[in-house]
Amino acid sequence: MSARLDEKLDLIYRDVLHRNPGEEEFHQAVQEVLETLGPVMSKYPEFVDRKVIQRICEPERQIIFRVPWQDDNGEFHINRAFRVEFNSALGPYKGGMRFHPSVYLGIIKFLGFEQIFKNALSNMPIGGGKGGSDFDPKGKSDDEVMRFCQSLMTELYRHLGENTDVPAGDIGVGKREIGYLFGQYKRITNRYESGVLTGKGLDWGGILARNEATGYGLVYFVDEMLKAKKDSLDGKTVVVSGSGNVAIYAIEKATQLGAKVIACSDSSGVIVDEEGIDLDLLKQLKEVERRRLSAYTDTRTHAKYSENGDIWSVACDVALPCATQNELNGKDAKKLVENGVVVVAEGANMPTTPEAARIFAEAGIAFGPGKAANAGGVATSALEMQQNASRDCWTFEHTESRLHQIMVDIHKSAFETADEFGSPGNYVVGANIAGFLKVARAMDAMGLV
Ligand code: NDP
Ligand code: 2IT
Repeated sequence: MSARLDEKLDLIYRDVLHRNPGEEEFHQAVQEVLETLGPVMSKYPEFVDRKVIQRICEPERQIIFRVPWQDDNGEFHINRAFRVEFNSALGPYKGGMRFHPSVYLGIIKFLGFEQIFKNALSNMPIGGGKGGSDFDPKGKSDDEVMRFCQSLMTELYRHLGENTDVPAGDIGVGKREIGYLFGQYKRITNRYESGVLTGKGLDWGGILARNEATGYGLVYFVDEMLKAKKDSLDGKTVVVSGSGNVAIYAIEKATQLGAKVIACSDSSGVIVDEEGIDLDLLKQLKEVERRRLSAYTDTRTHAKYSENGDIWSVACDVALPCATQNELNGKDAKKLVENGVVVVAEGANMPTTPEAARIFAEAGIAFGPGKAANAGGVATSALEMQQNASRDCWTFEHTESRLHQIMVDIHKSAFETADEFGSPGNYVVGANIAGFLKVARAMDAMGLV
């Protein structure tokens, strides 16, 4: 039995292990949530009797399919794709698609499970889902990516719909891929159904500020965490891992709020630029040219690039893991604590290992879990669905101010719920319980479904 799970929750967890063999990331995500639900079980025994937790842990539907495609030389390739429609108690399944060679069912299920609670916390009418493929977009031509996306959508379209399931981007899926996916959906269904995908281009139904939303939202959340400590981002030194969509716009907003971001990374190495990361250069390399981060020092010659470098050994006040799951382990956490970190917040989904999260908690470091801190992306996707449904076109300022308020509200909800359930300052407890209660109440109201 896990030391941190009470007896009833431990039985549920064992059942999850038994029913989902080998899906380590999914086990980890479930365990992290169950560890915090003890006080909820005592307060709401009806959720135990009606097996609400067991139902939440079992996806409503899981789709696994073959994606055949041809490369530019005419060679055939076969990938595997997934869409896990996890929970629709609060609205249509909503969550991104990830294209990365590491993708398998366990990763998509952990992401879909997290998404349920994240979407609930966002207070938008969206359920939880996630999808993806083991396709690796790195080194592929635009045409190859297009053929892959078209082939994938040729199967996936039948499971989607603006009131059914609404995918978006995640690792390896951005505006380019969403464009190809939307084009194929429109062609097969003969419907211009804008709300079926989010993260669309601005000329064809996308919303201003979605591209920035996850990174900006993360930094708004961090700002609230610092305010709760009577502190601010002004003058803080920040380290951000990754250099993709979330990382770039976290760097942008942190810089706007007066912080200095001195390091970022990709899967090959780490850049440290003590003068502050040059954002225009980073965007040019990553968003336009799709190059490796090592090229940064060709222009910024004073910056240091280290291949396979250790980003968490760079001393900082605020650490923002924005790359991938389990990228910050116990050793990294110890280093960050030794170096005086005050806030850690997850831009990525589950980037912090359980051991690292424990080290932060024991050291009294404010720790913002992804399902709260990175919810700005999906919340803005829900705003994009609203914009599409009203056939309107909103300004950047309108959407950004809604995003800001949503992040303030998520922070308040996680902070106050942690207090209410006896763990003041513990955002993991607060976010899990606040998200869970919303979904559980809705499921309970709808009967045994
Ligand atoms: P991108 O594909 O834009 O960027 C991913 C970044 O992380 C790249 O710098 C990439 O480096 C690095 N990375 C990815 N996988 C690995 C790995 N296995 N090891 C080391 N580095 C890796 O993705 P996003 O920025 O969209 O996503 C980043 C994280 O944020 C993910 O966890 C995602 O689930 C989460 N997220 C994204 C949201 C969004 O709106 N996009 C919303 C909420 C959360 P390289 O290019 O070398 O692979
Ligand atoms: O993890 C996430 O929240 C996302 N990748 C964004 C999902 C979305 O539907 O915008």
